[in-house]
Amino acid sequence: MKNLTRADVADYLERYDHYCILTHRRPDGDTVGSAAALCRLLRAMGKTAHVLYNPEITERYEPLFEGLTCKEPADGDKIVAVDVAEDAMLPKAFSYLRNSVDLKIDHHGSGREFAPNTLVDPESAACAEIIWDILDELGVEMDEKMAEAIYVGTATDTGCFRFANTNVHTFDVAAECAAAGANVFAWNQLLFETNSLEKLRLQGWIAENTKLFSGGTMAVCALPKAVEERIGVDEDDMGNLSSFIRSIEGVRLAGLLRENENGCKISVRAVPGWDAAAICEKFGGGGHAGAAGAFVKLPLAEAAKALEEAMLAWERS
Ligand SMILES: [Mn+2]
Repeated sequence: MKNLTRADVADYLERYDHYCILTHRRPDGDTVGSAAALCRLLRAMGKTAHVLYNPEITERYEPLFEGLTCKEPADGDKIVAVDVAEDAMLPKAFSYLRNSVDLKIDHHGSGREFAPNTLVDPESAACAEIIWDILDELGVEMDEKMAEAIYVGTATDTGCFRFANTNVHTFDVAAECAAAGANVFAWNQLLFETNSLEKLRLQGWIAENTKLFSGGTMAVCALPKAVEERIGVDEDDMGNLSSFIRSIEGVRLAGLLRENENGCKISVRAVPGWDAAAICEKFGGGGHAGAAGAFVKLPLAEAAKALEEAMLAWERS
């Protein structure tokens, strides 16, 4: 299928009048920021636009959706998905819309097609950067709320401009957001400089229980559900804990396994030259070279062993 350009998407958005925007499951700052910014952009163009309320949203990102959400799409709405690599990434609550998405805007290189109109740009560190490009293409002036949303998306997916995906365009977009009034300091404090005590306690547990191997270049931590429950962490605390493991000196490839009722969720982080997506694809998952995820239907200890073997096999290949 032909990959749309920014100009194609700008034409598309001008063509129709009613929109409903979808975010992915376990929504992060990029999917929420992209959806909020796109919704505000469409409203600035005089269109009717809503973000479909995602029941999985956490308190941290909820303010970005204020005044934008709807409970279900209206008849005739064009359905747009942002930062959603494949239909399986849609929240369960949206599964009835799987075949209704008409436009997908995304930056995951390893996604699957599920919309007749698609713009995927793996060169963009954040989907929010693509939303900014489209806004620029349309000549719409960014207001403070759009700037805030785009900044949150961009900062989230680059780990506050530290990850390898960060590029000149990322900084350009962030500078535009700051110029348009985004409260950069407040968001940075909230997103990167504030931890719940529970999260810090869990990091302590992870530091004690992470296995290093392959000469200390690889690390895996298998986190039992019982530990999460005992420490009392919530979903918001669980964000980016695999990056925490990756931050151990010498570690190039890091994996975190979380146990749930049906199996284990795997998240992998890698430095440039190492491929997190290649590891996760072996388990039917995907993502970016630097950050990827998968799900396996195995008990925790077996899943940890399988992940370790997959990491070692990747290194040999
Ligand atoms: Mn993203």
